[in-house]
Amino acid sequence: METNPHTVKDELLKAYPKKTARKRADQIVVNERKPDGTVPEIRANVRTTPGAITQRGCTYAGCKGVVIGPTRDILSITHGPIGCGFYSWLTRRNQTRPESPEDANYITYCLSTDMQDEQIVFGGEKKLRAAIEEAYELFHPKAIAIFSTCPVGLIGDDVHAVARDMKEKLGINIFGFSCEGYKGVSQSAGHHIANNQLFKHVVGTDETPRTEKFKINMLGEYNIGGDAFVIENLLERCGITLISTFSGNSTYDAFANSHMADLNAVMCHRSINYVAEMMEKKFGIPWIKVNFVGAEGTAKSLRHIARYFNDAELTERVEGVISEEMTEVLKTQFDVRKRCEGKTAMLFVGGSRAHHYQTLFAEMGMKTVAAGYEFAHRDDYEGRRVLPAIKVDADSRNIEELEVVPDPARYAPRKGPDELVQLAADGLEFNGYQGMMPEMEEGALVIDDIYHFETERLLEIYKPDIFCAGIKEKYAVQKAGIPCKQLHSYDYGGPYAGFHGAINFYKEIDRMVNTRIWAYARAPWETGTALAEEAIAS
Ligand code: CFM
Repeated sequence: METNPHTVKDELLKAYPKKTARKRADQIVVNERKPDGTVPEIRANVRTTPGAITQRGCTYAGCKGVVIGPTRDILSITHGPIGCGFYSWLTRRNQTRPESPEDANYITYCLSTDMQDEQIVFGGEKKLRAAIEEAYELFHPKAIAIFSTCPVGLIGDDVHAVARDMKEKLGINIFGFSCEGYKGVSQSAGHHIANNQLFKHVVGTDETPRTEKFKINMLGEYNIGGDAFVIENLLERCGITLISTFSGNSTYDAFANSHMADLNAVMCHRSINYVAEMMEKKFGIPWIKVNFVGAEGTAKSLRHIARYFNDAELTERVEGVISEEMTEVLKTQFDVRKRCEGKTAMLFVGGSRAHHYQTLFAEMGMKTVAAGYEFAHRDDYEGRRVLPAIKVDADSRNIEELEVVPDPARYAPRKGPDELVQLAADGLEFNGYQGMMPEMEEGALVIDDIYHFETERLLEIYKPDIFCAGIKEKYAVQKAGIPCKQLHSYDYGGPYAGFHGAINFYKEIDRMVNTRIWAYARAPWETGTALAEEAIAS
């Protein structure tokens, strides 16, 4: 079948009932620039049509699993039936590295209040209190976080009141999250809820002054497969101090002291832009979007950080690190291009990687023919310029928007207005993100919250050389004879961030798209063998 994106779009839509087709038509977009150069509008962050198989997760997953989960010394308690806790236990490959054997690391634990009928009927606050007390006795943590699952909201347990009481009683920081799974249309709502509570209860609670010269926070880097370790190493070699990472390889104390940084570098815009914005408003710390996925993006991000601090010695060090790393990167790129040039990729994942990983494929000479996010918003597709135009619907109104004002004592703009103008002229965009679509090719397909039916049709129509998604899609894709790279967990691979990670990725994808094994993936009924006849007959 031809791959004219408009024909493909019609093909996908024609399977749906009228109303669904109309809605999906705004979520499946051909990336054709308008005369003024802007990308077309896409519908995003809306409910999945009931009955469709989505890739999405729930609000609890976004809060507990994504944003807070990677912090090793905040003890997480899931308030709810055991399944929510058990199935969110160690399912994301966020790694952590305690500084000593005595250092707290609760990531391997799974704590739940194990709600039963009795709590659903008579309330679960008593059991939650007991669980907090028991957890405290066992671990003596610095902080405890309580995560609400769906029934908590339905029966009206007040986790915040319990947190307040227990905080007073035990003398450690305890805070709750109203992150019931149903709170939003996807895990994205959970990110926002997590950001709010971290900001309210943790950020800025440790006033220890920092004397280092170049202090930053890395926001939205979760250390999947060791990515954050690579970035930490790069920054250290450049002489840049990383106060905290939200939240890969992170600690409670680092969050508490993070307002001492002079710049926030935002990796995953979707999951953490709220913290970046709030820190700007309250403390005067500007943020820039960075991307440590892809060698080019890594080099550019390091240069932007150096430019921000405007220090000759730092710039020299950064350039030194970049050139040291680039030799091997370019050598590997040259090698893999011989076999990968012109091959095609599709990426349907999350809220930022479907964008970032396109750059790695481009560095290998590969073309992204279709991509989309699971749960991102219009700004992640079209850029933050569309923010004022985004209509707030009932689902987003559900999530608290914190009122943040400059801190009377601690607000300190890090750069003067003239400096900001000069930095902008040098290519630094403050508090901005251009989104995925402006960087995608003309005519590429962009699909929001792809439905599984559409995934299977795309595979049949385009037969891409590689499809990137997650574990739920992986085996369906492979059964279609197409390799699937998991971009959530990286399968068993990684790290893929930074220069070192780029090399890993090039080699891995080269292996995947050039192996001949996929041509042999045929179902028995397709092979015309005796086994196939037997299968059809039975
Ligand atoms: Fe950000 Fe993430 Fe992502 Fe995300 Fe995620 Fe993830 Fe992801 Mo899976 S925070 S939006 S909610 S980069 S867990 S580390 S891989 S969907 S693209």
